[in-house]
Amino acid sequence: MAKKRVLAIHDVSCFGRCSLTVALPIISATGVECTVIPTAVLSTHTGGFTGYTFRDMTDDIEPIVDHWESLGLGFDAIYTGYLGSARQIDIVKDVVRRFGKDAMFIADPAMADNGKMYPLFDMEFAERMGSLCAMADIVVPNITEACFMLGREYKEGPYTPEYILDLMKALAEKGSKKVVLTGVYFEEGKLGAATYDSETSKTSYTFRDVIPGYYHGTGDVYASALVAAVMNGRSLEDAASIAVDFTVGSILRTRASGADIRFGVDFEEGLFDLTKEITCRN
Ligand code: PXL
Repeated sequence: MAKKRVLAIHDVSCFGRCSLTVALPIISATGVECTVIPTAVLSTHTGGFTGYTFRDMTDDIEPIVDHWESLGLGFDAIYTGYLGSARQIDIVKDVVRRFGKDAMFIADPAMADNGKMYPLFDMEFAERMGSLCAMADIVVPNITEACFMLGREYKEGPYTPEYILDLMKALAEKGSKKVVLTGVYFEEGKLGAATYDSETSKTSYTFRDVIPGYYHGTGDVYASALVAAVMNGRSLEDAASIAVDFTVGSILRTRASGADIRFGVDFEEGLFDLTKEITCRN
């Protein structure tokens, strides 16, 4: 398979295993080149730490992209995650327009979880993020992000298949061609992801046993593994399932070690198996 190149647009949380410190190793480990634009540089992520530094990189994005255009660079996919400000969303939309003609666009809204926006973001941000995700070939929200991008109230589970399908169809109606929705469960004890392809109307579900507790950065681990699998030619359904296995494995190792959950999950030990799983059929 020809070598693929992804452009990952996320923040650098210097400590805490999320965004680019997760996307880079996961994507690279599966044989895909990973170019980056850092949207902000923080000393840690904002989930559970106080006193973190935050340097907004918005003003650097256009000059970086201008330079790349002068070099004639191109990408097979653009993968967006945590963005630094509402203004930055419009600039990232422009990057997608400039580099997205021959590239798949995969958008993880990375802005909310468990019914709450992350610190630093508000509902105006959610609406703008919705307009970026509407441009995506694949959008990868959790249920909170899906609800907020649609201007709907967040609802606790268990969910019904009708509710989940309605959320995914509503996102597709806004423009995203395919949807991978995380945090889906129809019964207590099982948790996973759902996929919807608006072109074929195909829907799939992938569930595993619930691991109690909240683990930070799992959305980024999940979406990065999904991008890696899709770039290696896996179907959306396969990629969604491979990414669930990788995320669950990372959580289980973290749980067994008793590490501080703010430090992110132990995905490193799973990289070898992920690479084998994703690349063995290429
Ligand atoms: O994992 C999502 C994420 C990424 N980047 C930063 C965050 C978070 C979640 O809290 O704070 C800076």
